[in-house]
Amino acid sequence: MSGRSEERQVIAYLGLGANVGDREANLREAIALLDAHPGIDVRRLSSVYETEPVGLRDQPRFLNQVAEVAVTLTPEALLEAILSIEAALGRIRRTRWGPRTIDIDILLYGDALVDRPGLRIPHSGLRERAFVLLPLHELAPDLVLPDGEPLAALLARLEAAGGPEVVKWQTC
Ligand code: GSY
Repeated sequence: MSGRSEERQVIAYLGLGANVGDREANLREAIALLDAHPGIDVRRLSSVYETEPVGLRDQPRFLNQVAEVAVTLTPEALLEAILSIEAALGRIRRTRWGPRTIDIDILLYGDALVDRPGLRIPHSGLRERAFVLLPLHELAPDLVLPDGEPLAALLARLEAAGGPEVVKWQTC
């Protein structure tokens, strides 16, 4: 198997985060490497947001961004490509919730529901993480999740509940 699915293009959304080193450069390089992959076409980028860390609180603030990509890869092949890009950018998985040069998560892959060890789509943190929902909503305000829940409703609920700070850092 080549990992390609007959060149059918699927729109996927990727969440990117960095809180070590030159955070902006890490995001930029990750996006360039994604776009250089023959099975990934980076279509649109959200603004960059500076966000308070979630999970392990005692670590530097993150820069987060969401990319809309058109892919000809299966979800598994997309994950494989992402893992090799993370490795190329020097990511070492030391602590589960700890600092990282780059983190790339598959948030959505078309309407697909995937639940396998190491790969869950929609991403398990999508519903409760403002650092994902805000940039995703900026790109796709009318998006409806595969279970029928509108993204805007999730975001409104999260905003009403308050939570860690998410501030626009750079407009794309
Ligand atoms: O899941 C992505 C890595 N990550 C982040 C992140 O990207 N942004 C913020 N604000 N907190 C985070 N905690 C983890 S783990």
